[in-house]
Amino acid sequence: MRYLFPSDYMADPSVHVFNNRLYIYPSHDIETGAAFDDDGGHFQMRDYHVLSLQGDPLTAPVTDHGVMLDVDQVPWAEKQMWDSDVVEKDGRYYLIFSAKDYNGVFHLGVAIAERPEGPFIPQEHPIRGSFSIDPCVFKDDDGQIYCYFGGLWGGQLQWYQSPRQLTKEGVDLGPAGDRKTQLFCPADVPALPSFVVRMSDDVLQFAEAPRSVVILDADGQPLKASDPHRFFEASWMHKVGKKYFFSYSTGDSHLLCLAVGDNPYGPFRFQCELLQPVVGWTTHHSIVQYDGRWWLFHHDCVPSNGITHLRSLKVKELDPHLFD
Ligand code: FUB
Repeated sequence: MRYLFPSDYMADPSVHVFNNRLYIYPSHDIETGAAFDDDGGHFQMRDYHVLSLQGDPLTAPVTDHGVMLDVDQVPWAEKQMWDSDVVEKDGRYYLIFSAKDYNGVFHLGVAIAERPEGPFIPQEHPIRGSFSIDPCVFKDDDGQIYCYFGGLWGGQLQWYQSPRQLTKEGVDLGPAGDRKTQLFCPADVPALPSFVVRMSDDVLQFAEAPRSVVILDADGQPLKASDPHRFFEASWMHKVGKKYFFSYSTGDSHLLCLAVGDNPYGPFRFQCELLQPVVGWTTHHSIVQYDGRWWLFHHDCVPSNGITHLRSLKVKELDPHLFD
């Protein structure tokens, strides 16, 4: 295990290998004095940095490439630059990020760069019909790109389990019903799912309507809302051979979990707990293979003495048999 970047608070690492270098795309935690609340109002991040390293992730020096995108550059975003991810297509790099618009609604935006370290130039508008947080962009072996996303409570995923009111331009006017309806659902109903969607060829829009990501228990039934292994936030997808591994955070039960499927849409069968609760409320990660070894990048709040919105990046090696 190693703390990767002790000189600043960063979280939610999305990690990829580009040109034989590991690139880390984290959220950049800051102290603004905003009060703690159940909607994550204390996470007031404003910009993103890119970090990278080459060699053994436990020892190699980490380069900070500086700010690659600031909220003031994004015309549609007001605040809360939360988790992001990057995918490469035809030599260009597409950052998909979550932020709140001027109505307090989370959307996903796209910004494009010629190099993995940026700078990233944002699109003027968010992705049409996008909502909630925590995008993970996954390129399958056939070149199709999928975006997994969603997060409960402050991530607003519970708003989208009933029809939305959208204008013809795709501007989201909010849920048709009561925003809290699904938040307090009975424990024996199926858990609220996250979403997956195939991206358009130019990686700027959704190519289809988002589909629910269903996680099944050992009996083949969807996990219940009361199950400590049900989805909360922090989707991650990686593929080994023909198996699709969907991993995620369980939020208020504070676990990272692994599920497996045979196609990018699922359903995914629950496999195991990947990580026990860390210090801090949130837990969020990515899984990557680099130089033949498997790595879990994640965060905790040990260096900030448990301050939940000041998180630090960590890396640890994973047992490759997890993905047999
Ligand atoms: O960083 C803000 C939020 O905290 C992320 O979007 C969640 O996944 C949680 O880590």
